[in-house]
Amino acid sequence: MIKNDLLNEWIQEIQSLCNPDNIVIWQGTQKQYDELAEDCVSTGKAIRLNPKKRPNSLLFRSHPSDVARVEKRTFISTTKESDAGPTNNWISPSELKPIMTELFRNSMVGRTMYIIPYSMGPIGHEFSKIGVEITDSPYVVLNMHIMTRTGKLVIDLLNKGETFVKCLHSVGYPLKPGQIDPAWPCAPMEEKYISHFPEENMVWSYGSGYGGNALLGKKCFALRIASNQARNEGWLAEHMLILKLTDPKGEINYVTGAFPSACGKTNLAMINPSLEGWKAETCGDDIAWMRLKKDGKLYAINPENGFFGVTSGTSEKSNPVALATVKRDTIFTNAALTDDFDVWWEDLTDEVPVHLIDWQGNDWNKGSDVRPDHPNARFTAPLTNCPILAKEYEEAVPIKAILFGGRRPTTIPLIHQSFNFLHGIFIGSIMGSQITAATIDDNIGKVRRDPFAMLPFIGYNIADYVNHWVDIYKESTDALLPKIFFVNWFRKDENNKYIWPGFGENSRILKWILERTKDYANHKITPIGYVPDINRLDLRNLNITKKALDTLFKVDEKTWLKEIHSIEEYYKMYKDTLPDVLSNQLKLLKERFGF
Ligand code: OXD
Ligand code: MN
Repeated sequence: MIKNDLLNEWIQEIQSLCNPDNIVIWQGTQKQYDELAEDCVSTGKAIRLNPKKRPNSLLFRSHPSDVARVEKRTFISTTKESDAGPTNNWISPSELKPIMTELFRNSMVGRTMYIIPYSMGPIGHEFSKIGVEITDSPYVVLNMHIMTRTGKLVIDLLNKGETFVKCLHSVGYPLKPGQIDPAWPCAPMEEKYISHFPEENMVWSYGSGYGGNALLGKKCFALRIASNQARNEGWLAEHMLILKLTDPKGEINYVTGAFPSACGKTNLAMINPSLEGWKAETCGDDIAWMRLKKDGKLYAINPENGFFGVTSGTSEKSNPVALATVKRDTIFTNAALTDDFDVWWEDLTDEVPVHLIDWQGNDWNKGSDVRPDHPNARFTAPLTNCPILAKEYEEAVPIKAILFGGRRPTTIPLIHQSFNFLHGIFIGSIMGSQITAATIDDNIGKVRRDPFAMLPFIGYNIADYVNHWVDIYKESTDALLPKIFFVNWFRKDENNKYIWPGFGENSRILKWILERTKDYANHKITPIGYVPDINRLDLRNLNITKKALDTLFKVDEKTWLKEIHSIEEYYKMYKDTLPDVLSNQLKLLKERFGF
């Protein structure tokens, strides 16, 4: 039993509400993990992969309706609607709680209720925070075991009275006596609720068993609730990778990068630099918690303990490190199954297998016009499996540069640097990207604005969020803060082909970025910021034409006039709360163009 009164009262409350058959406290041991994994296999919830090919690994197949985060069913529940702001779905706690309480009532009948105490961030680290997830999903337990730090040391902290974020989750599928449990129980879409109560540091998630909706330490706590905590406590919880770079002279620098979901964040976090003598190591691929220290510099730590990555497009060419990371101890969700009990997904191999079992459990033959894996199929693997994990992954590291990015086929150059931190905040606020399969959305392919890559994750009013970045700025100075850049690996030519080769070649851009952090004169000034002087970019051994480079770095007035109109349209969502920093920076941008 855990000796924390608050926690025990909460467990009792949830037990009498949800009425589970059993309760298990997660101790975080390998034995407990192995037993639960075996239980999932023997009850048909999971398939054990071929131990010779992929030791200690499982494949789960979700219900076809439960394959991604559901933003339409994600809510920020604050007393005042204005505290949720224009980018969030809002329902007041007084309306939402009774609805959800009725859904949770008896929702765990026939099931086991697991209590998972966990730490986001290394246990006991000054940046870390504790959460407790109560769930009736063994899939969630196994994933949380990989994605967070669980176990005795966390329980010890709770026993000492440490506060925690309350995360309640149910798949919303109680079992009648004798009723057969489906492999992936979940509730219909209109009953799904992924709800956040930031005023109480609490998450209630009902009806979905899928990743970001159900592994509550990740998006719900480490971004939506943590962004609120960060605002109140003066730090930043961001949707960012953390990358360690060592140059040929041995100098070490760290950068973070914010990219919308499924835009190659994991690939960049695991980059294999093509530039000779450069080394890249991973600290994190999805979330960074950042604080200013007394020296005025911004430090970042990865609060997670694993990777929850998109399999699609992960190949020897795009990300050999990720392939090595998922070689064992990995949970796959919605990948295809090969005849020898291994997993397969689109782009994994050039040669497509002749026969597979698709992600819904049906036979699939080469040449079929449906794909065998789901586009948002995922792997869950421990950080420590990553062959290039930086030894500092459990430390807060000083950040030299922040990269914002997105998929923009036109308009935005391959790289540009903001003139200063406040201009960088503006660049973050106008980020946009083509919609991908990471969320259920009918508009795949269209550009949507995704400020700071945080659109679905800012747990409060976006105007307050932008102003909070300004507050961080005011605590330090441009000289000490990270320099802010925008990268766009996805610019296309007139034939709709990507111009930049990407992947390991992106190290050339990282080199330019680090030079800029030292104020090297390797740039040209444009109205939107600094772009590389092409003669100072390290393009050795790269086969790229002058014409292609000109297109990559082009800042075209006509296109930017359109972009500025689109920004003005987009800023209308702020109504009368548009932060001064954004109106000032937009005005300056127009002046620089002479518009
Ligand atoms: C993720 C996402 O799963 O951003 O990381 O959707
Ligand atoms: Mn993400």
